Amino acid sequence: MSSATDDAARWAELFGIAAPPGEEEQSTRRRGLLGRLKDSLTRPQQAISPQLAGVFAHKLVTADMWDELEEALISADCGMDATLALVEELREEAGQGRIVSGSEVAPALAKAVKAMMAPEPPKLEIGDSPTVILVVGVNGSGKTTTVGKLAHRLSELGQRVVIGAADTFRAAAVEQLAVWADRSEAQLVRQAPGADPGAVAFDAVSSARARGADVVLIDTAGRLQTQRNLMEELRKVGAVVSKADPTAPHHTLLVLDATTGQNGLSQAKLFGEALPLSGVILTKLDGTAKGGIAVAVNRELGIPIVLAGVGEKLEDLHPFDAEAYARAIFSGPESAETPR
Ligand SMILES: Nc1nc2c(ncn2[C@@H]2O[C@H](COP(=O)(O)OP(=O)(O)O)[C@@H](O)[C@H]2O)c(=O)[nH]1
Ligand SMILES: [Mg+2]
Repeated sequence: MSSATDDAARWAELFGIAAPPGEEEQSTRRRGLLGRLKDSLTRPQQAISPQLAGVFAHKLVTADMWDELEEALISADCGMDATLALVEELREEAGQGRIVSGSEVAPALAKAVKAMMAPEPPKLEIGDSPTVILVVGVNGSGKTTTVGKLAHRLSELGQRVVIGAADTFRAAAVEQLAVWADRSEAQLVRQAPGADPGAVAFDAVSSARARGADVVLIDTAGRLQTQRNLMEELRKVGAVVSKADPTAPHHTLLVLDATTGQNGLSQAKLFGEALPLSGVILTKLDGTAKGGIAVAVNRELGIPIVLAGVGEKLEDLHPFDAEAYARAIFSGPESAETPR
């Protein structure tokens, strides 16, 4: 990306706050996620799955082709439910003569995925002061990195950010967060390693209220969705945050690694049982030709995808764009390059 602010207007829209002047250009706004995904997907090892490529190579529509499409979508982690619905829809289009070759499946598939996923642009309203955002997920999914990237975007939009280091398991986790906080000029609230994560979260919210900050980002320790005691601890963090501010947490976001496969569905389900999830952040989309787990989570659990991580750098996070996603993941680099 040429500049860290080139999709500032999309971010402002996501947060429901005023956009900085001079950032209205539509084409520039779209460049963010689409451009980054396109860049990563044009590298041969990360092109669309060979199975999908095989489907698109069919000269004519055949029964075999639909079976191959079904298999390709399942192995891209779209889940059975979404896969059957998508294949059904495309078969109908073919039945009406609108799809006659494999190559015509690509744009039709991208369109169908987009329509299935997101009628509206994602929202992550920054309203009440301070807006408390709780970030949860399994180990290594990208929580801390994403908190850093989010703090950076919010700061750029003039929001005062407090970060609560509620991953108190490892001292290294707090240090990692301190670096991110420093880069985004956010205030870090931390306690000694081993401190109660709920106490850190409470401190962060209280401190933000006292200072009149706009947003509190709470980074939590990674945990497996099947670890009951740790899920209970997470529930407590949510409850303690509500004690500091009865309307908080305003958003609870699950960070999901796009390369994680079908386990992502179980993560979304069980984290959602511990704390109601307002959205999913899909990370590491740059590293996979699969990434269909977003479709499965959205379709089967009704949880919106709000943000997409496409790399390790500060600017590698974008408001989720269902169209860019669908085109990049399901119709490959060529159609991702086609102008709208
Ligand atoms: N390629 C890529 N790597 C990412 C992305 N998000 C996070 N990572 C990397 O994933 C690893 C784990 O991230 P971290 O934020 O520490 O995960 P946490 O355990 O959930 O806090 C780090 O090496 C990050 O740089 C992403 O969108 N793309
Ligand atoms: Mg972490």
